[in-house]
Amino acid sequence: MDEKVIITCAVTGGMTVPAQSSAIPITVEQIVEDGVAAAEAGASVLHIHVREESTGRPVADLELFDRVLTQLKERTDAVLQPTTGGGRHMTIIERAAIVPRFRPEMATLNVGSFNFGLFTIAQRDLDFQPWELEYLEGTRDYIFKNTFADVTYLAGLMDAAGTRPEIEIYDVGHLFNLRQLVKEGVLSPPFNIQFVLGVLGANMVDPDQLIHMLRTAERIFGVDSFTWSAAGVGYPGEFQLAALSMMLGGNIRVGLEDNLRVRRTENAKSNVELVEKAVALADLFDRVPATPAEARAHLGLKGSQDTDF
Ligand code: KMH
Ligand code: ZN
Repeated sequence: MDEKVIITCAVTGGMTVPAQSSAIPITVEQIVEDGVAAAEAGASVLHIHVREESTGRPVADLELFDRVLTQLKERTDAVLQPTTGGGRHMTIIERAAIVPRFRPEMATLNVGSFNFGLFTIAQRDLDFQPWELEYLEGTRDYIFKNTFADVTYLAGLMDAAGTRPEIEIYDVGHLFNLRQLVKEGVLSPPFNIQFVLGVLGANMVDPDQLIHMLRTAERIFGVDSFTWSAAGVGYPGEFQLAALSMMLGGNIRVGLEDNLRVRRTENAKSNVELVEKAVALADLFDRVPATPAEARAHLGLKGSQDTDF
């Protein structure tokens, strides 16, 4: 798989607010258009959140997910990977509901709890709506809650739905959480791991940190026991981590959920610009974007015919 690279596009986030960039897709139509364009630009996996259309507030609304997933499936063959991480104010029951409802090929599974700190964004001179300031400031006291009980509940739903978890690892300790979940029979290899670096409250975008986490995963589970990808949060972290991941033979995630800039002083106009930059970077490392079929084979997915949307 080394010459191929799976590019995931995280289209819109549960942890960003619209005032940060006018490019952030909010409505169903915007999320679908951006997702289709990102897939055409080279993304073979689309990571999906939804937002309340009138405000842009991150929500776990199944009706919105239904419209987004159904419309995307009609227009692209990319793997559609809804979130179970959601956003602030959502319970684990609300976050998990997409799994039995849509039986997606893949969904995220966050395996550690931490103080997901977005409050520094509130200090920027942006035209925030009142709810956005509350959302960001409130993260000083926001635990992104993924207890062993939560993960066990979600993993059970995913197993029953034939949904492969993409295991989100934000810090090295989360790998030891995963080891415990394996001991308890909650999860079993092979895993699909996404290393997410750059979230305040967890870890930094730092080459040493990614390599340490990768080598720790290899030591605990064995080199052939997982596929992996890396997502750097922020700029230039998104592309620095993408470059490192491509050098190390991994896959990558980019997108407006994680980073808004395409250059140091220039906001991306859409997800396409971020995917195009990732594709250009891949070319420098002699890596070619995987097709959706290649991504499915590599990730061990059941196929889009076996989903409920
Ligand atoms: N926004 C990322 C830092 C999820 O959706 O499950 C976290 C994320 C988790 O993408
Ligand atoms: Zn997400």
